Amino acid sequence: ETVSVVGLGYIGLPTAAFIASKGIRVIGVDVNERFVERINRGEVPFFEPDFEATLAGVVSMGSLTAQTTTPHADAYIVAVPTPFQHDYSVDTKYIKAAAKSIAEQLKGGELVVLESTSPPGTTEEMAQFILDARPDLTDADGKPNSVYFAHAPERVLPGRIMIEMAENDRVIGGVTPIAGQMARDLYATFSNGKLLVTDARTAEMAKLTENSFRDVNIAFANELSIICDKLGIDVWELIELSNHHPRVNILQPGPGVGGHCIAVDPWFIVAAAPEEAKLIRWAREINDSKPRYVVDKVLTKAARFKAPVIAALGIAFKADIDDLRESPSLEIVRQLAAEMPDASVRVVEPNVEALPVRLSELPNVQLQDAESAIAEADIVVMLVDHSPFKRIDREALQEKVLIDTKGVWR
Ligand code: SAJ
Repeated sequence: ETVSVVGLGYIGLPTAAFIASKGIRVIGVDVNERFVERINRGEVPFFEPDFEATLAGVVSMGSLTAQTTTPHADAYIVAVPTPFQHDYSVDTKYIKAAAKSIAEQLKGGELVVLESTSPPGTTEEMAQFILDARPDLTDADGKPNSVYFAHAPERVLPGRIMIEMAENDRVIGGVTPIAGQMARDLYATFSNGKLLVTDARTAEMAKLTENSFRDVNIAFANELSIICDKLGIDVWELIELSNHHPRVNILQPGPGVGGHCIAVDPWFIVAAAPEEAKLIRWAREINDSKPRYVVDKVLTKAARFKAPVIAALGIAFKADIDDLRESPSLEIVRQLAAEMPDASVRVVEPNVEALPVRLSELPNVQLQDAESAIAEADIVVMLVDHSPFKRIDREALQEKVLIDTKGVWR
C-alpha cells in the first residue's frame, strides 16, 4: 500500500508524516522544489511546535519521501490551497492541477480524498474532473466504477497540530458509501479520534459550519468590546463573568480575525447561499471592520504627538505562531504607518526574522526587540498575545499610552 499526499503545506505535510509514522509508504508531492528538498532533508519548512522530530524520523526511516511529480499510489490525499476570489467563490485551480496529475496515474481501484476546505459540491466536481479526463474509468451511466472519491476536511489547530492530528474526531464524506468506508479505513491508520462517515456535501458543509460558528462567536465578542469601550466597561472581565453561566461560552475579542480559515471559510457559505446567509455575512463584516476600529483608536491617541514613536507588539495572525496570512495586526501596522508618515512604527515580532514586503516597503516601519521598542515608544499597541509579551515588565509601560487589543494588561 502506498499513499500519496499532494500539497505539503501546514496540513498535507503533517498528515503525510503521521501516516508514514505508522509504517505506510508515503510519497509527498509539492510544486515547490525548495520545499521538497528541505523535506527530504527532514526539515520542516514552516514553524509548528514538536513537528520537526516526527518528520526527521519518518524521512530517515525512508517511509516518507517528497517529490515534485505525482506518482501512482493506492490512495491520494489532496491538501492544496483553496483561496477565495473577489466574488467569494472558491478558486479551484490548485485542486484541478492536482486532480489532473492524479488522473494521469490512475489504474482503477484507487481512493482519492480531498482534504482542502471547499464549498459544498467541490469533491463531486473533482471526481467529475478526473473521470472526464479518464472516461475509461467510468461505467456506462457515467458513475465511477473503479475509482473512489471522498472528502475528509482537516480540523487541526495550527500550533497544536501534533496533538490534534492524532486526537480530533473527523468527519469523512464519501461521494459513494463505499468511498466513505475506504476513506475511514485510511484515516483509521493514524487517527485515535472518532471517524464519522457521511456524504461528501455534508462533510464539506460541516467544516465550513465549524469555522463559521467560531467566526460568529468572535464577532459577538468583538461587538461587545466596541460596546464596552463606549460604556466604559472592561470587556474581558464582562466575558469572564458571563462565561460562569453554565450555558454561555463567549470567545475573546481582539484586533480582528485572521488566518486563512476562519476569515475565509464563512464566505464559501455566503457565496453558496447569498440571500440566506445573513448572520454569517454580518459576522464576517464585523470581524473585518475591527482592524480599522483599532487604527482609529491609535490615531486618536497619537494626535497629541508631533512625531509619535509607536511600538506595535505582534504581526502574526494569532499567538505563538509565525503565520502572517490574513493577519489583522499586520494590516493595522500597515495602515498606521501609511496614515502617519511622521510616526515611527517599531514592530516587535519574535517569530519572524524579517518584515514582510508590505511593511518593509514603508520607510517608517522597522523590526525591533521588545525592550528597546517599548523604551523608545510614546504609544504601545498590544496586537498579539504571544507568550513572551505576557512577561513584559509592567514598570517599563508606565508613562506610555497603552492600547491593548488582547486584554493582556488589564
Ligand atoms: N480569535 C479571536 N478570538 C478568539 C479566538 C480566535 O479573535 O477567541 C482570532 C485569532 O486571533 C485569529 C483568528 O481568530 O486571528 C483565528 O484563530 P483560531 O485559533 O480561532 O483558528 P485557526 O484559523 O488557527 O484554526 C481554525 C480552527 N477552527 C476551529 O476552531 C473551529 C481549526 O480547528 C481549523 O482546522 C482551522 O481553522 C482550519 O484549517 O480550518
